[in-house]
Amino acid sequence: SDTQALKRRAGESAANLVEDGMVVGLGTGSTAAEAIRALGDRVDAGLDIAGVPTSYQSRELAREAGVPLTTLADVDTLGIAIDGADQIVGADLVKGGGAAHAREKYVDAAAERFVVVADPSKTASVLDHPVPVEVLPDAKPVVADTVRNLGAEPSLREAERKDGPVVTDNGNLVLDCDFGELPNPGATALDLDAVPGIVEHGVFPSMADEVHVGTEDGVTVEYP
Ligand code: DER
Repeated sequence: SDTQALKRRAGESAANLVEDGMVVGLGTGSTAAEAIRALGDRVDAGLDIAGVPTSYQSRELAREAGVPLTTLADVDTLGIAIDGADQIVGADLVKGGGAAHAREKYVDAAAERFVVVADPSKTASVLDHPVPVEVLPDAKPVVADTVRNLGAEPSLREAERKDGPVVTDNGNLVLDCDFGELPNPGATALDLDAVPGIVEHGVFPSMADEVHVGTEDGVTVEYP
């Protein structure tokens, strides 16, 4: 079956973990979208939940799916966050393919249980996906230099249906930073956290509590 069917299996599996009365972090991307749609179906069947979106996209998808929305200012705890990833090794993730990782990271981290949903193409034995880095626009040149000194090759993410670079929901730019392999994601995350001008980066070290991968035969919980 096609990859979207596998994403749907993962999304539905994670959506089934959500309990009545929960506040749910709603991730961004095509796999998290399947979880949002599945939650919409469960809301139609009577599930009482509220979602905290992580991007314009996930907010609009939740509205279309009929998932009630709330904000971090209006809730005490997030029982669960469901989100996709670009690459997964155990609990370590690279995220940011959708340039939503700044908001995703603080929502995913705030949840009591962060569940990643993916198709099999996302799992790997070592992280080596370029790391999306959200930067304040004027800081781009100095951040690029610092990232090069950290051993990565930065490239400005150009938009496809807009002239010029991708601009995030927060009004910033994205540098995709190719470090090659990331043998120690935690160390790389700390290096990037320390760079002035970086708003957020896509290394999510040891952040996943659970990873649901949709496969031909169903869903495997790849982690824990
Ligand atoms: O931007 C993100 O972090 C998304 O979750 C992305 O990494 C995964 O998107 P996909 O589910 O469409 O592959």
